[in-house]
Amino acid sequence: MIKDYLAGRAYIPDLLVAYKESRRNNKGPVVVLGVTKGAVHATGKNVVKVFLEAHGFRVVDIGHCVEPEAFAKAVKKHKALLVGISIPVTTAEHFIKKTIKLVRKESARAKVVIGGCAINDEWVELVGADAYAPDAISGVKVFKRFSE
Ligand code: B12
Repeated sequence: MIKDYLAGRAYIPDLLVAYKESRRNNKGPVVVLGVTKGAVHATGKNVVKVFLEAHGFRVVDIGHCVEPEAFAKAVKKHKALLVGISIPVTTAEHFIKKTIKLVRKESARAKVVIGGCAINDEWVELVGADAYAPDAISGVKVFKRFSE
């Protein structure tokens, strides 16, 4: 499809349809992905989602400004062992701590990866996550490592 697009034989709507179709066939591990409660910024999360899906992960996108309980509920519903929390604002610290606590209560095996423009790797210890990734590409690497 990309070749057709570059050659002028396909258009952007064709690319979007092909992308939607391709991710339906993903058979990889499930990642529950959302933006922490207290933040509306969704772009970073959306970019991470596209990269994860491009690498075969099945992403359960639970949106932005997500309640801690909703993360845990999604982990239970989808039997997910991977969770991604996007943290664009530092003021959400207490929500993230609560989210991770509830996720661990639901699944002791689940790995929580955090990322976002407002935080750094020191937040792993601060909120009790398993890993931090500064961008979507390194995020994919971390999720792959945890799903081996
Ligand atoms: C766009 C923007 C907004 C938009 C959001 C629109 C939307 N619907 O998304 C609007 C205008 C609404 C907004 C509002 C506010 N914003 Co604002 N916003 C930004 C801005 C300029 C860009 C964010 C963005 O989209 N970046 C592009 C994406 C692609 O990059 P990214 O988010 O960094 O994501 C990448 C990585 O971080 C990582 N990543 C992200 N999430 C995850 C998750 C996982 C699991 C992994 C592995 C990786 C990962 O991968 C992504 C792709 O590589 C940033 C500043 C900046 N330059 O980053 C401020 C910024 C985030 N905003 C900020 C603030 C303070 C606010 C407001 C509180 C302002 C106000 N006083 O009203 C409100 C917050 C409202 C709320 N409760 O959320 C601060 C946060 C500071 C802090 N320390 O908390 C920032 C950092 C600006 C600043 N320097 O002060 N904002």
